[in-house]
Amino acid sequence: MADAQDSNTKCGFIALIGSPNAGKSTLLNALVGSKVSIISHKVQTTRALIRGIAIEGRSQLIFVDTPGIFSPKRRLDRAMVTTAWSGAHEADIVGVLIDARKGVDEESEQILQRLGEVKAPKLLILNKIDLMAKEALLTLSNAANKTAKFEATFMVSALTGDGVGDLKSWLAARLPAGPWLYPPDQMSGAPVRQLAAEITREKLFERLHQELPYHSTVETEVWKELRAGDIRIEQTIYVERESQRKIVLGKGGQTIKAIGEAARKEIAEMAEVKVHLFLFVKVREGWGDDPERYRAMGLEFPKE
Ligand SMILES: Nc1nc2c(ncn2[C@@H]2O[C@H](COP(=O)(O)OP(=O)(O)OP(=O)(O)O)[C@@H](O)[C@H]2O)c(=O)[nH]1
Ligand SMILES: [Mg+2]
Repeated sequence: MADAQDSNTKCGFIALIGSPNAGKSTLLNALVGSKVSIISHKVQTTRALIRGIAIEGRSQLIFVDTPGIFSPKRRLDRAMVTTAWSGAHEADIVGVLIDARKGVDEESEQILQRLGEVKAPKLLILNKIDLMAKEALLTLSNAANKTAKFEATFMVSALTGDGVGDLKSWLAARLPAGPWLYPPDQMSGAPVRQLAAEITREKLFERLHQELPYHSTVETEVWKELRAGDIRIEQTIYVERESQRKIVLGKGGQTIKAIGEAARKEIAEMAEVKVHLFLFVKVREGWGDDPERYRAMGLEFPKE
């Protein structure tokens, strides 16, 4: 295997962009072979750029998961969409995902239209092919290739792994020559505190409905190693109103207990130690307009 000292190594950034729910985070995890980005069946799950790192031969592939691109309304939406495009502009290669079952809908069409502004080579990735008939995929591929210029088209299922290996090999061969930027065993670019907050946010997305997931955010406040090697983690869930706080807590605290239990299990698996997780729910009216919350999420604060 190659290492960082090897002069024949390749290394580069591959951004995955596309509409909300296209399967970018699922694909990133499949490419990395480990869960580094959270997933949900709801739209707008990913909020910031998440790096996932993989090695293939002499290449180090740094995948960049991005928030879904849609027509933004709130300040947080605008920050997410701006961040997604910045991920595309900074990458060596840009993978554009389309949910094959949805096809080129209005949201995807708008993304395809704007791809001319992105200088890096682009490839089209039709995802969720497990849900589709082959013939329809060819029609879709032709339509998308007419709207934007792609170096190649891949048809994959991020869920089953179908086509993911081919995609990875193709990317590994095309990265620019250069030294590896991460140690060979590192899979995530984010600090563990942030990963832990994301895991709890994923459980919120799974268990809360309607607008609530979009009006809440999670921050890790305390990450303390205890004497036995266990970790004590304290996290704050911010919501906007008292009524939302009540829903997050649930009847007799049932909802927060279930969220905490699911998050604790997964954080412990990730950190490979015993975890004591304490969740606090705070009302912070207008946190969506508070620069401090954006900093914690790793997002630029849009001026308006
Ligand atoms: N059937 C099927 N479902 C998939 C596939 N890839 C992703 N999904 C599902 O699609 C949903 C959205 O997946 P995510 O990976 O969170 O999508 P995303 O593009 O990161 O979404 P945002 O972060 O909201 O922009 C989840 O329910 C996934 O399980 C696939 O190849 N096949
Ligand atoms: Mg995502």
